[in-house]
Amino acid sequence: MTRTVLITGVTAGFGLATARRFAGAGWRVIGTGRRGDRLRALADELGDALLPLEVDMRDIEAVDALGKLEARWGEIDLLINNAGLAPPTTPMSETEWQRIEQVIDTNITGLVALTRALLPKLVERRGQIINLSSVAATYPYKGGAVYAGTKAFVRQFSLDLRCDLAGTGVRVTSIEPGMAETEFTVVRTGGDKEASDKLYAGMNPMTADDLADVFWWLANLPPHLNINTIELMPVSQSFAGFVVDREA
Ligand code: NDP
Ligand code: 8X3
Repeated sequence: MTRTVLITGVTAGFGLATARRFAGAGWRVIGTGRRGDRLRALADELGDALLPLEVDMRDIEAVDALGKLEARWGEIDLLINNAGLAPPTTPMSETEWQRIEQVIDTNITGLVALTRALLPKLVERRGQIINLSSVAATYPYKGGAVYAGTKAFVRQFSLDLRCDLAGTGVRVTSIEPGMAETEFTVVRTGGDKEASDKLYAGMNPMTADDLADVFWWLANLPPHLNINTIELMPVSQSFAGFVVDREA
């Protein structure tokens, strides 16, 4: 039986690699994003396997409508809440409010709205939800407050959702990656490709395909098994110590 996945943010990075992985394996893929040109290019590549939908996660009406898809596209087995972004790592007081608001509205509000809209279908099909959190949810770093806060929300939302869904058979996973080279840092820095290249230079970061492999593994586990959280990093990334202010 053909299975259906809805992936948010298929125009780049993890979402794009995952759309290719699932479509290539015979799944129907509903893929969203704001950039229509990229959605059209992906539709040309994947053909009938893809239903491309131009949706901004901040547009709650449009997000809600994703819960009302009909016929075969409405038979959703898996939701991958992937779309997301980070504001710059500049000090909070110097960061434009619009950048902060955009991140909260996308990473939290849009994700919750979409999950809520799809829950009836997911319960009906004893489906699965994979939510993109981050190592930032657990390990603080300078300039990360808003982004990390949104990802800590996603992690806790995922765990608590399992309580709501007890007895339904619906599985929920919070996935918490460290550094992966995608467009993430280009977006975070406001388009500074050089800064992004510099960040990942010589450190062998994770790739979007690494993440697609993990999503694929999760999607193919037996239905009695729930992976609550997965934290993963490139070997070259690890932890720093506390900062101590000796004048305080
Ligand atoms: P990319 O920037 O490469 O891709 C982000 C995707 O999200 C794009 O398809 C973009 O589409 C979409 N998106 C962003 N904002 C919106 C919006 N308002 N409405 C609709 N779609 C939106 O980043 P990644 O692939 O790296 O990131 C994917 C997820 O993984 C994010 O949630 C990120 O926080 C998380 N993550 C990333 C890590 C990394 O190191 N790369 C590590 C840990 C977590 P478009 O612009 O067309 O709308
Ligand atoms: C982003 C992960 O390590 O680049 O979610 O902050 S990291």
